[in-house]
Amino acid sequence: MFDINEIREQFPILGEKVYGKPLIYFDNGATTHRPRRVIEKMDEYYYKYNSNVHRGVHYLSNKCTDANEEAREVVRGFINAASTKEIIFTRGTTESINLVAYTFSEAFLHPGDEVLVTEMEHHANIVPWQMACERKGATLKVIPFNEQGELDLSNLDSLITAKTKILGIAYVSNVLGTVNPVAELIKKAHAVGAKVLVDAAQAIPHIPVDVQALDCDFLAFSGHKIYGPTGVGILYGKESLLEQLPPWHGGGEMIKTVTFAKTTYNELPFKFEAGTPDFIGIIGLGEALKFVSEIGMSDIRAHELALLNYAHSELAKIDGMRFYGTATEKSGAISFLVGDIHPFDLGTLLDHMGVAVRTGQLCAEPVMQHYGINGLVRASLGVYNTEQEVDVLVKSIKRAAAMF
Ligand code: C6P
Repeated sequence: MFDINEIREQFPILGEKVYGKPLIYFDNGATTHRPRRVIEKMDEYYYKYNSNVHRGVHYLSNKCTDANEEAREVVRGFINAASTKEIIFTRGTTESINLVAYTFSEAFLHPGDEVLVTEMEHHANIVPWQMACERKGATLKVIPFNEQGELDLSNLDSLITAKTKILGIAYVSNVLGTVNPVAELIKKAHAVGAKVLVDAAQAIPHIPVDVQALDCDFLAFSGHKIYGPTGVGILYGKESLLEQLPPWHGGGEMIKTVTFAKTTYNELPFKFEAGTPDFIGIIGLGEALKFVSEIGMSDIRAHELALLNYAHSELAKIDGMRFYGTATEKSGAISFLVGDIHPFDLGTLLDHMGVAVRTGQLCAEPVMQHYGINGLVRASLGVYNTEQEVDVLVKSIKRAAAMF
């Protein structure tokens, strides 16, 4: 049973006050909060077991190594990967995408080839590809979106061609909240021999993700957006493909043998995990995924979808409200402007009323350019948000608008 009060009780920060007002947190797209059990799990490892992983023969090191590898198995199960060899620990979505953009382009990108992204990507899924294209003499192509914030697939056959080597696509847009038809696009890409990287940063906390059902080649997400710690993220990659990529960072753990004449590399997934990982963070991420799994991702999706619809209908009653992103399939985020109020001013006033939202370009400048605006206000939902909090958001926006 989805019990919102019980869920909220697990997040100590939700009991905090800002400016003397109860905290209402609608900035989950930027980062979520951590439940007590994640914080306690990490504390437990710092207090009782802390020791470097994969390196020691002693009790503490073995304890941390086992927990690190147990977390890898939890991640594997959570996204239904075929093997833990396909689960690489990184610092976050950004690092995961950079890893693929660099190594994939080294192995497979040549002058004249094309890399395809969408117009609604976060900078993290644009810039690494631009850098790769510049290095390799390839061209970056873009799938546009329409006024509702849905991908315009009418010219897809001219965009996904034999020249396309890889498509990088957000499962869910961090600005528009659009849930993209990634399974369909993966089929299209595979039909021309292209690979697909799914940026699941904004999907993973909200909707069940199954990498085998999607048949994606790579998938990236961050721990801190799914109630886990900062500094740890995941790169999923199909084993056969990861085997074909060169290593990225060099150092300890990613090697098999080193001589000054030649180094041979470790097997997957360690080939891509140079240096000491954030193993306490990894253990915390495992605990966060257990937390959401015990609630159930389908129940989380249902709760958040009901809340999203409620928020849309209540916010729509505000004079001068303009939504950016009204796709049929949405999740997580509602971005808007009210009248001619600058988003920064609105965000600052809301903050003083205890309501945390994000404002600005949201690391997606091409989306702002599409609409000819210089910023937005975004309310992004989490598992602990309620209708009462949406009511406060609406009331606070009305109060703020009345001041202008
Ligand atoms: N978006 C937001 O407020 P990192 O920073 O590596 O954990 O995640 C980067 C990233 C990549 N892709 C998408 C779709 C994202 O939304 C983000 C992070 C935050 O929207 C911070 S800009």
